[in-house]
Amino acid sequence: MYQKSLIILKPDALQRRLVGRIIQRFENAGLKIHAMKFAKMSTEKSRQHYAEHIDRPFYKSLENYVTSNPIIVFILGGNYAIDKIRLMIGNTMPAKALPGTIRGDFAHQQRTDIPSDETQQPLMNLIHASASPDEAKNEINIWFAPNEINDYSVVDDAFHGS
Ligand code: FUP
Repeated sequence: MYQKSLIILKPDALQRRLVGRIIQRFENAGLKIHAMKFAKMSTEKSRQHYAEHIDRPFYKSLENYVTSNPIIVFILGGNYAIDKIRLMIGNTMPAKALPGTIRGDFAHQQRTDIPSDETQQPLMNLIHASASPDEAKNEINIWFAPNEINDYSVVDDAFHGS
């Protein structure tokens, strides 16, 4: 089943020059880029994107983190892409993310063993990816207008279907 997922490379991904290496993993996995933008997240967008977390104790530190510096937002598509990408990014808490995952490989050293709501330190985990089809639909609407999303063929479509 072909699915689209909304991905955000958070400020630490850009500040640590990890953009190329992260996107390379998605291309290697056979996922297709349908839209992409470089942006700075406004507090308004953060409140929309993280609406379910607004009342959580960690929300303010999360908002400060994601609005602090530029981000890259994009849509990836592929067969069962939503679950596949969640597996590729790993556990929310990088210290618990498996080796081989993006968070496990690139963010393990961050001090994320301490719950961020106690320290008010942001939980810097490099990347966001939609967790379910409903979430993906909602997040794609938040970040992209329909005319910014492109469907097109890539070299392996003939083998895998699009
Ligand atoms: P994920 O879907 O893996 O990004 O995780 P969640 O939707 O549960 O959380 C969204 C963001 O809130 C995380 F990326 C980091 C932040 N967060 C905290 O700062 N502290 C927490 O205890 C849980 C989440």
